[in-house]
Amino acid sequence: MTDRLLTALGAGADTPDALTVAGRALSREELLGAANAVANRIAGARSVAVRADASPETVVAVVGGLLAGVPVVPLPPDAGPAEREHILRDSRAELILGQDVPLDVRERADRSAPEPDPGAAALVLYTSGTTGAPKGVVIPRSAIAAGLDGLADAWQWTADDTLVHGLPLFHVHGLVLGVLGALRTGCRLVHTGRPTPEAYAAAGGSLYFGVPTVWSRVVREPSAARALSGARLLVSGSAALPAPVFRDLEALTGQRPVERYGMTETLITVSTRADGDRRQGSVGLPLPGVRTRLVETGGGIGELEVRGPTLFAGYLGRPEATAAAYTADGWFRTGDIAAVEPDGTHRIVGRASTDLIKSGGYRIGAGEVENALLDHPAVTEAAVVGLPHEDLGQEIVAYVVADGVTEQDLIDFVAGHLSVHKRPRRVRFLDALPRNAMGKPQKKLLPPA
Ligand code: MLC
Ligand code: AMP
Repeated sequence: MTDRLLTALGAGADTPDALTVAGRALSREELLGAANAVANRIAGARSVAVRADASPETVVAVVGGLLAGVPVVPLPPDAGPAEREHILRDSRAELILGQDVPLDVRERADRSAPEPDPGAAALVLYTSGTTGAPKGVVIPRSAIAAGLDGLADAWQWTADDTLVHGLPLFHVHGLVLGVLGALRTGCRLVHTGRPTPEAYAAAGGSLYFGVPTVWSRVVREPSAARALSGARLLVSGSAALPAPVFRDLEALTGQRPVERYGMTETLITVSTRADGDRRQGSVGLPLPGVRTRLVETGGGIGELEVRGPTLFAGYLGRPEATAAAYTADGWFRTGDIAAVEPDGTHRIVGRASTDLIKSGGYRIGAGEVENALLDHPAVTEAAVVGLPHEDLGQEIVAYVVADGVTEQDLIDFVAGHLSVHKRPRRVRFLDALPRNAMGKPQKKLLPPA
């Protein structure tokens, strides 16, 4: 008998508000009944997509897919036509839940089917590389189980917790940790719809998740921050937590946040432990079963490589890209630059490529935004960079050669074509992009924005 991935579904104590998503509550029994109905309808499908807005329906859809052993492809709800069509075409999702298959949280069905194989794909999450369109990261059930068990161990995360967050349900942070984590540990979940300081303060949780932008907004509202003093653990991840935000969180809540590090391809691999030394700038130790190594480039820093049970199964339909992501001896190249202290704790100090931008915790490929801009008839050249930004970590800035179009036109074009969070926040118009003798654009030579 295979261990169940969602251990707490249909087992353990239940409450009418075991899960609240954007103000709507469900018991675990209700979730199971509704998800069974979805699973019965989609059993045997190759894969299914769902418009992953912050709603109980999204949770029902994802759990339905997991129960049926059908990989789920979450679509960003604000994805424009180009991004949506790419994901649907690339993933070859057969059905869109909520569109081709009804999603009704009031439905109840039984289902008796064996637990799918642990090696089977659970999710296909689309994430950006430096160039080209996003790739589908195939995440096996076993990686999710191992990753969540490792985090439960590191954070002393149990059924007694109430987890609070308001992160998007189409990425690892909000969906795998923030929803499946609650369904594996059996803790209550309050998804606040949006990750605002006021909503976090009102939720009364014991365990809070946020990207650094969320924590930086929390500390700018001291009364909201103080309301989190009673929480057991505040966790930050998806991008580096700025030192002043760490300091202000400690001053306002009386506790230091815990930082953890991961990627869509690897899930969370390194974390500070709840009972460990919560040092600013440190992401702690590898999770159980994870190994890390540095390919040193001098000065005690280098590219971080990882291996272990939380890794993805490959990029969907892209064996070359998958192979290129690994070293010859089987380690995954993260592309992040790190340092490892003598006590084994890790610090993330940067990224090898400046063409992967992290803005508000979202990973955005410069190439993807450049291609979107070049699809606009008025644009003849485009170079996109991520510049330091107090609130977002990095902000997307586009340099273009274009005629007869305004900055706002181009911002709206990208927001409507790809998705809202991929839009440049600023656009600068140039007569020509700086290029080297080979004609290759030189982003280092771009003028200040
Ligand atoms: C603004 N809007 C526009 C627009 N300009 N809409 C269309 N066109 C335009 N030109 C509107 C939108 O409609 C939307 O409105 C609103 O602006 C969104 O605002 P925003 O400024 O883009 O959002 P912001 O407030 O800046 O978002 C901050 C944030 C968000 C922190 C809430 O960045 C976020 O949720 N980040 C989380 C990312 C994440 O989960 N990453 C994890 C990746 S996994 P409206 O009305 O709809 O609000 C990973 C692994 C790991 O990294 O380690 O975890
Ligand atoms: P994504 O693919 O969206 O999952 O983004 C993964 C990337 O987020 C990693 O490669 C890192 O660059 C970054 N990241 C995640 N967590 C942290 C962290 N705690 N500190 C710094 N960077 C992080």
